[in-house]
Amino acid sequence: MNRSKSSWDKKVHQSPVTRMTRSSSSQTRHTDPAETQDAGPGPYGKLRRKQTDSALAQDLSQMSVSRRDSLPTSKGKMSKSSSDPVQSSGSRSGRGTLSALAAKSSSRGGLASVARLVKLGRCKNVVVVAGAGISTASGIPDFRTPGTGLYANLEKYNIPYPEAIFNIDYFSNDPQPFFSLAKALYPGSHRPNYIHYFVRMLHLKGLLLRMYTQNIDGLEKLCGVPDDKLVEAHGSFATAACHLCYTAHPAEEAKHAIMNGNVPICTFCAATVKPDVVFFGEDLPQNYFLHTKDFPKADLLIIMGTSLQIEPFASLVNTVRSTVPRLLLNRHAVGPFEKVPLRRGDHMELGDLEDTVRRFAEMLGWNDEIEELMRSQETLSIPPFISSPSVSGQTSCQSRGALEPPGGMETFKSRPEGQRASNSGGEETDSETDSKSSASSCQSN
Ligand code: CNA
Repeated sequence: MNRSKSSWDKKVHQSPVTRMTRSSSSQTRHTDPAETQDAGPGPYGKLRRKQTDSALAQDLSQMSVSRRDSLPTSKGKMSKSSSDPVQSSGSRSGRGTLSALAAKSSSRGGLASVARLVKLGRCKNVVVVAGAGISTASGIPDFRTPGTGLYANLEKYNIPYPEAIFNIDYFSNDPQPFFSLAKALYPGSHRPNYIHYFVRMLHLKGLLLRMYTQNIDGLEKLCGVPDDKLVEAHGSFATAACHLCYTAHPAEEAKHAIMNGNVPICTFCAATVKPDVVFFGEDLPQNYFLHTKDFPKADLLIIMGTSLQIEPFASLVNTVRSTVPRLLLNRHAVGPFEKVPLRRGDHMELGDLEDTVRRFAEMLGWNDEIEELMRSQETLSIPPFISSPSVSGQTSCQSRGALEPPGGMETFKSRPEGQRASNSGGEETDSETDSKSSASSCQSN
């Protein structure tokens, strides 16, 4: 993974395919995302041509909103100019209108419409965009849910503002706040839940083009989503490197040091080693750039459990073709789904994600298979920590076997270390290549 100091807020002035870093939209996005939807270059780099006459458009010509439970209590007031992401996630102007609209249109059945499209075979290239909300059912707190989210519980880390914990300069000065948090986030003590297995089932049905996750908990891999179907856009704990000279460091050693309250030290320059979780201002992994191919190709976008506050990831959802249905499954409206009226073909189902996904699976007739998959997975011995790509590859292999859809997997080319920094064309990192090699050798079994 390459790192440099750069900011996504320069996106309008530079080609986004040459450099992309993670940044909080609260730091960079000063306008309502609803206003900017489809208006800027986004991560794909250019305005998109409208296609208004597809068959999908006829099927999904109406937006829909439905909800199962009450909107979150988090809708504290905030002004648009507020830069507090904790508050901003829950209260945009228009939410009240949307709430009324949601109540009014709850019978329109967006979930059912999309399920029908899938059953009709109209969705063969599904892209899933996910965030921390898919893992709360596994017991991992998200960032921004008031009360339970990590940002609401950071007093103990003694940091000036929540995002400091993922600020590389802050880390450079004092790694302890992040290491304290890392102890809680390290993969090992949490298991994938129904939502993860739903994504796996999408793959098993041969429908998953790619899953883009912001999560760093490794649960997608653990449940068996193959490496080449997964983009961990904000990195993971599976590898580690010096935060200064980027010399690779054994992930297990880094974990051991961190879990024992020590600071892992680079053997080359003696600076602090950091798990390859992407911090604000750092480059995203190379395979993130697969989005330039995937999103234009997608015929269904499912957005789950994210507040869409982190750029450039958040803008990905605006880069599918204008006729492609987008389904938001979340507790509340986020990103372009805060706009009233919704874009044609946009659907959202508000409520508890696990409940929603379960209902969606039932509509698709997949529930029994998912339950069975979960049961069979539970009987397998899964390594307590995804310490290396090869270990995660084994895990995926064990649990895939005969259910894998036949062939058709896209593979990536590896490239020399020196070329990685400048490449932006959807290639992967070396470590990702390693893990994919292990996955593909399993597939051939
Ligand atoms: P976020 O900003 O905390 O948003 C989570 C979203 O999910 C919110 O809109 C919640 O309302 C919603 N949500 C949470 N639980 C549920 C539920 N049970 N049902 C329905 N909706 C729910 O997190 P994002 O992912 O948007 O932000 C990106 C950050 C979070 C990434 O950089 C991650 O690294 C980071 N993060 C990851 C993890 C993890 O790996 N599990 C945990 C915490 C934070």
